[in-house]
Amino acid sequence: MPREDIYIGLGSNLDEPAEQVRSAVRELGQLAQVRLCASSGLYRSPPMGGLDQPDYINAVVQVETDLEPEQLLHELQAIERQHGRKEQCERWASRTLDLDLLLWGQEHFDSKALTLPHPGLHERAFVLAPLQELDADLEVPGQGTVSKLLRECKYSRVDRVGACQSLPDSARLIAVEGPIGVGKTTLCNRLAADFNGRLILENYQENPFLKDFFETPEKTALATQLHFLTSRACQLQQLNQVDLFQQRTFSDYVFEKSDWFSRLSLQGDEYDLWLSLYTHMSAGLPRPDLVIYLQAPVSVLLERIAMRGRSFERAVRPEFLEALSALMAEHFRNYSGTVLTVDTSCANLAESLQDYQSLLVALDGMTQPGQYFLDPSQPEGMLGDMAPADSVA
Ligand code: A4P
Ligand code: MG
Repeated sequence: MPREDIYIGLGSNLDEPAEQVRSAVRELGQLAQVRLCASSGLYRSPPMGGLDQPDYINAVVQVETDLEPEQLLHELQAIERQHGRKEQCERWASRTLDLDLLLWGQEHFDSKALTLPHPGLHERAFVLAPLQELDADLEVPGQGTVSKLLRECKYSRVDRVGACQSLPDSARLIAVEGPIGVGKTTLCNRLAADFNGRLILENYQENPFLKDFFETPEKTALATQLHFLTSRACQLQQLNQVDLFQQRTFSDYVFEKSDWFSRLSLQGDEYDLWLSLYTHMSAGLPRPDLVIYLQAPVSVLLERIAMRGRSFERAVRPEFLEALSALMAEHFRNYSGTVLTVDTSCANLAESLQDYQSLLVALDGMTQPGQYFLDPSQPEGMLGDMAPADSVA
């Protein structure tokens, strides 16, 4: 049985440190007999001991392996050398890549080459902060939990500055879609922060008709849907004027969303009028290169809606949510672009950094166009290049 509670610390402060750490994480995942289970985000901190050196970028990964501790250490040292790490006599000298074996479960190990737990681990915020992201309750043998140690830490100036993973280069416009309450906007904000992206968020507060839409759709549906249609078209139109290659963009809707809501709330001539405008406006709008489609059963959506307390959403009926989810599921089943369908029934991308990290790992693995499916609550959550599942009931 492979050991799975092994943690490795990564650090760099030379030659594009973030890229050094990102590529080292990929290389660790490619080692024979090593499986990458989780990785933290990237953290920036000044060099320990107040030395006059560039800031460090650090991260921590959790791996599973059949190797013995010293065998794994040799593999880590080989990766350090591939990154141009020079033999150093000077302690705490700047380096392109430093890989430290931090923890081997609860075991102690002491040989000429290796000390476990890593002797500095319990007092270094640049190790504890990323470790806390992976497991705040993890015990450092003989020292206490990671969260307690981080609270007590002296060197505490550590900032999370991004994700360890990369997004597919071709994905310049990334849309997050899914039914009401599923958590699109929170995820979009988080992705834009991690990948230094531009944000396009639904302007629902500016829609004066929305407050009555779920209560009295017969009176307000056309106005509500026309308002959304023009506002979305204007936002997406503006993207034609910016250089998407310079900065990635994240949106919390796809333009087709307008049609799903209109089909469920407009009838007869009103829908026909709306549709002719929609067809006209959709021509020439940029299409997302990648869609992250979040799914959850209606019961879960209703709970999330009740918790976040937007009054107009409280009036949404379960049948409406059911019908909306079905339309979306059908759309993405027949979708011709690249889509990652994420089952969020048991996952919380907004609150659980672990669930969010599995999404990042999935995105990193989407090197080919196609249909992907992820259940972040499962250890082997990612299934590649398949038709997305039906709406989870
Ligand atoms: N070694 C023993 N135990 C271990 C272990 N658990 N993991 C031996 C890795 N190596 C271990 O390591 C020196 C020797 O330690 C090796 O021969 C190995 O067999 P090294 O990586 O060659 O040298 P080093 O990393 O320079 O060791 P040193 O001086 O302990 O440096 P540290 O402690 O790794 O600190 N500031 C910030 N903000 N962020 C940083 O990441 N890193 C350092 C380096 C300084 N300041 C920093 C950061
Ligand atoms: Mg080291």
